[in-house]
Amino acid sequence: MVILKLLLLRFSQSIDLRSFQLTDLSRAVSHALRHEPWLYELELDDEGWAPVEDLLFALRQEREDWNHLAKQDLALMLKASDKQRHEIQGDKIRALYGHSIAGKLKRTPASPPDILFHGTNPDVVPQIKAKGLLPMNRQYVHLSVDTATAIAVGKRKSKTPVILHVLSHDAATEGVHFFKGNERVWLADKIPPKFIVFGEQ
Ligand code: HQG
Repeated sequence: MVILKLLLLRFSQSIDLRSFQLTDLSRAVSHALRHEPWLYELELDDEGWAPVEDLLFALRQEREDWNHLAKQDLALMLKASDKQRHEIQGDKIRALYGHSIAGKLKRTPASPPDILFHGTNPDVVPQIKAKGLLPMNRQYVHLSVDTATAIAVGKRKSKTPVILHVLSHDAATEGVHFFKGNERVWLADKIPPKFIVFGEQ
């Protein structure tokens, strides 16, 4: 019985360790593909793609336990992730959203759902009321397809986030560009206040 318990403990520890390492890996990949590719000697093409081998080469130098990192580790990272942040196609990889690098990536505008959501800190609502939703440090404003996702996004900024409703269909009709990030995330140009429903705050 004791041996069984010890085995179970070791097994759960190794699972924790693995998912922890995959989170680290995902953070590093996001950093490389969204924010500072030059630190990894990566060159992104105009759609944000980088060669998988070049990324692996750079990551292998980062940490001893990544010395033998292989493409299947990246595939495992994608599979284990709570969000679809990156995609691999053949020998290329890219981040689907979140970019802060200068020079906007080539994206095809798409028709958004009628309403999208944005979870944020109540403290910034007065600024958003005055200026609208701005991309701030990223290339685009990030919006969620449902309130649950928006709450999770907003909780990164505040324990008690507010959820703004964006009249995305109306905004698109009046010329605001929208782009699909993944199944839950949409990207948009600046959203003027008249397309935002603030509710009671
Ligand atoms: C706020 C994560 C003042 C905006 C998430 C937000 C998302 C304003 C903050 C993705 C403003 C920017 C992006 C204005 C907007 N005045 N503040 N006029 N307009 N803001 O982190 O949307 O886990 O750049 O409300 O899940 O929070 O990394 O954007 O609070 O999908 O994959 O400025 O990042 O994905 O914050 O998050 P962020 P975000 P990952």
